[in-house]
Amino acid sequence: MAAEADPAAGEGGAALPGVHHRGWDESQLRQYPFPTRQIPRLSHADPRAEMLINNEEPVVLTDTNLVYPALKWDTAYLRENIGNGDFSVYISENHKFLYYDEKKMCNFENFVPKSRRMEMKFSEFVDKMHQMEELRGEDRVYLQQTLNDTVGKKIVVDFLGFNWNWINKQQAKRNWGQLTSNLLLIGMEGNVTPAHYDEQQNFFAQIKGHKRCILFPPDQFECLYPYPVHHPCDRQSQVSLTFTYVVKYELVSFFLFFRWHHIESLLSGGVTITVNFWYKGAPTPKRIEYPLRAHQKVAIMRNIEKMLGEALGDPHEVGPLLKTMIKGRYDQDFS
Ligand SMILES: O=C(O)CCC(=O)C(=O)O
Repeated sequence: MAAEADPAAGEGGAALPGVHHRGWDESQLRQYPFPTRQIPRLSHADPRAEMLINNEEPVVLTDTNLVYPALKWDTAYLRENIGNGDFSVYISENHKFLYYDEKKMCNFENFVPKSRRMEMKFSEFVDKMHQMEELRGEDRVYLQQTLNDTVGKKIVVDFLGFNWNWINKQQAKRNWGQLTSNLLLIGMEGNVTPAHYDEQQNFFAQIKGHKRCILFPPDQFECLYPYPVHHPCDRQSQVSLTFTYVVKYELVSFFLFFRWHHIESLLSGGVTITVNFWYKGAPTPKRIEYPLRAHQKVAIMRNIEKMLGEALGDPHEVGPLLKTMIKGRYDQDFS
């Protein structure tokens, strides 16, 4: 079962199927064959929201004002003000944008990425996106660029006006490490980021348009078959799946590190703009509590794969060695 947040539900209220005031309707959702349940949608001041974050459960926060000054952002405003830096733009021949780490491509020489990255100016991106919209073909673009010091003055002012007071308190309360980056994502309607997990905490602020986020808990590792750690698609699921929840304009969603998420910009919903806030997790606690939690076990597995890759000097030997270790030894019930 996947988790979803129903945008039609009010605070703790019941879903109202088919309501339209939410700004989208069911026909804009891709169809998937499995059930989902909704994740809570709460005010940031609601003690239940704090409790969920403390318990490392995802939640949609309705009123943090986290990116309030950015709510006016659209492609025209950004074109005018975002500066002349280079932007990473991914181009895909279908709607899926499966992430790959270019640094790991040397480990798998036959790997052919399903999308390609191009560096371009912001105005070139907007022109390319409009061309693709007009052509109505399968080709799509997705801008994914860390905000940096090349942005223009107005964007700096907007950025400084984010609700740092609230988010810094969140960071301090949970003993998280530093804010590592703010990624700006500008997507075309229908774009899909396939299921993956990240190793950092994430506040995901939706600025324009609607995105549907489908979450799976870290203990679904066995069902989602992530690529090997040394593969360019490390942390991405090899399974093509499908699930649900929708964040809309002005909502901030918190999802935890190691939590599987699949994200799609709604069909026929226009351009989507998101800024996320990635934080390093808290340091390992001095006293470890057992049994370990699912994400801690995933971290252990990752470390073992990394260590074996280094020790063996060849990432392709990791799988065979692990098989030799367990086959006929650990795969039976000795009780
Ligand atoms: O919004 C997207 O398409 C992907 C964003 C994402 O995966 C994240 O913020 O972790």
